[in-house]
Amino acid sequence: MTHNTDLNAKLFERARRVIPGGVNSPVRAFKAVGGTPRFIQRAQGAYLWDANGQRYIDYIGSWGPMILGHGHPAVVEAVQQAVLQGFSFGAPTEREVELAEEILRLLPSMEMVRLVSSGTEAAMSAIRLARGATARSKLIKFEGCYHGHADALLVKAGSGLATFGNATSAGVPPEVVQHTLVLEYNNLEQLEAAFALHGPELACLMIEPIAGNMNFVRATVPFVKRCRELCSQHGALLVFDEVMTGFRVALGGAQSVYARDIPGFEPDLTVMGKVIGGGMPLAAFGGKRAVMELMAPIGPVYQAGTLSGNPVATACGLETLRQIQQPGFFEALSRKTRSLVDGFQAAAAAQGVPFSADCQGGMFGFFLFQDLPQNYATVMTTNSQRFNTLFHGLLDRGVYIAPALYEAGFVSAAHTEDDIAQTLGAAAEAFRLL
Ligand code: KE4
Repeated sequence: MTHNTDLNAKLFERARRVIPGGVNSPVRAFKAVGGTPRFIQRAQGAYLWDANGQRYIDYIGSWGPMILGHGHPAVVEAVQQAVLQGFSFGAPTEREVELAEEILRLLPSMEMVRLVSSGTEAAMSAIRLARGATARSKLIKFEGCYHGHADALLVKAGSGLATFGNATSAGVPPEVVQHTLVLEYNNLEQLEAAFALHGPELACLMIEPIAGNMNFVRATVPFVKRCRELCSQHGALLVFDEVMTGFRVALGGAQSVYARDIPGFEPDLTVMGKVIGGGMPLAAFGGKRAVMELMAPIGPVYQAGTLSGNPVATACGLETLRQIQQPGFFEALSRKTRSLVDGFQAAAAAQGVPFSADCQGGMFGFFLFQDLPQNYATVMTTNSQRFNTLFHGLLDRGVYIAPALYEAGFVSAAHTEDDIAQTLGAAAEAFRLL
């Protein structure tokens, strides 16, 4: 079944005349998978409709925020009420306090939180805070982890362990990334060596605990445990980037999953986004009071934002966080995601396609090879042509997964068993194309 994408193509042509690449965020351009991006006209529940009125079962969910599905009535109501009271004041509101209190209740590792407008802003601010708190400049990140597009984080591994990163983007001067050390994810040997070499200079280590920017790769428990120990030993802050995993893999985020295996585990700072805004521009970073009180206006670490804690966005986020606390929410979501992943596995096996998959809560990932990868280099051995064939095979059958092999997938509370069954039917046909 091929779709008449003429209206998408026409819109794409028009968009490319006035917006670089025709998109406001690169991954949306379908550059990795080829073909015409779908211009979405509306969404409801688990579905998107494109410019041609073609319906898709949505496994991107705006890259994570739409955990309830699109247009949840209680969230729509909350946003409509908020809008009638005003769009933005540039002044404190009670609702920001309510949202902050709710976030702190759900993530007990934090005593204070600052609301901002994007994950990039939250990650960037968390690094500045870690540097301010430690009076140190250097930081560790991991290959395959994405923490937004702040200059210091657009880095790939240097030529050797001891060397610092090289910029991955034009326009980032070498001196900006000279303090960023990029290690291999899950590589204990490199971690030990990096701390042995640079421990006293390290302000922080930032990690995606379950890396959704290399599809779906878990940091092993021993690796997370060692990150925690080495950061504590050397006085560096452990920063959990939970922009994607926060309130998505579990109500308490990935940190609550790791705390099951590492008693008392807590990061020093947590970066959040996506679900906490429910689809509106809202992100946050938080940690213990002693660290957070270094933030302006009471402390020396500056950070600000015109729309930080925006009253409409906080209404959307607050109602979303309330809804995901409904009894049984994560149990049901986890079961649904597991049935999707197991179904994909079975469909691939039926066609003799090498395949592996993993999921946690409402987040999943899969790979076109037998064993789950542990790091970025392995993920990138994926045969991209085969992935692209699978992607378009699904898209042509009304199933919309991420248009890039290094992106995770998301199930919402609105996906029904029938949606999952339909998806698996499309997958059975799409795997035949490989
Ligand atoms: P934003 O600035 O895009 O709100 O958040 C940056 C960010 C930070 N940390 C993690 C773990 C993230 O996944 C992200 C953003 N995720 C990407 C998708 N992998 C957003 C999609 C896009 O870039 O268009």
